[in-house]
Amino acid sequence: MTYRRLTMTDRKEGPDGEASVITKTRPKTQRPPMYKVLLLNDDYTPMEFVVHILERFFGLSHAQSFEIMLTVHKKGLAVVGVYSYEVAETKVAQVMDFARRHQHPLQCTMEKE
Ligand code: TYC
Repeated sequence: MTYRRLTMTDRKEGPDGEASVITKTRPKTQRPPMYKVLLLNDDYTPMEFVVHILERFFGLSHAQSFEIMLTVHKKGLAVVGVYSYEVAETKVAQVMDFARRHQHPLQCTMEKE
């Protein structure tokens, strides 16, 4: 949240010398919170399957997908995208469902940014 201090430039004197305070109003538009979608490593899901998921559900190129898959494999997890709550929830559900249907233990979660 950003607050703005009243400064002397906000004080205006009318013709009679009487001071009045002009408060500038700014509509407070709250940005919706964004959510990171995280992919977790495991020892069983094939690398090509993870690459396929990243291409299919996250619209990433083959090269980007391979790079992210390797990051997850080496570091344990990686952020694969940042979305609104509804979109992040959908991506997680798509990944979890696809992995489950192929009997891979791949885990995908979301976290508030
Ligand atoms: N660690 C897996 C393997 O060696 C590959 C893998 C990468 C699995 C990323 C999950 O999110 C993942 N086959």
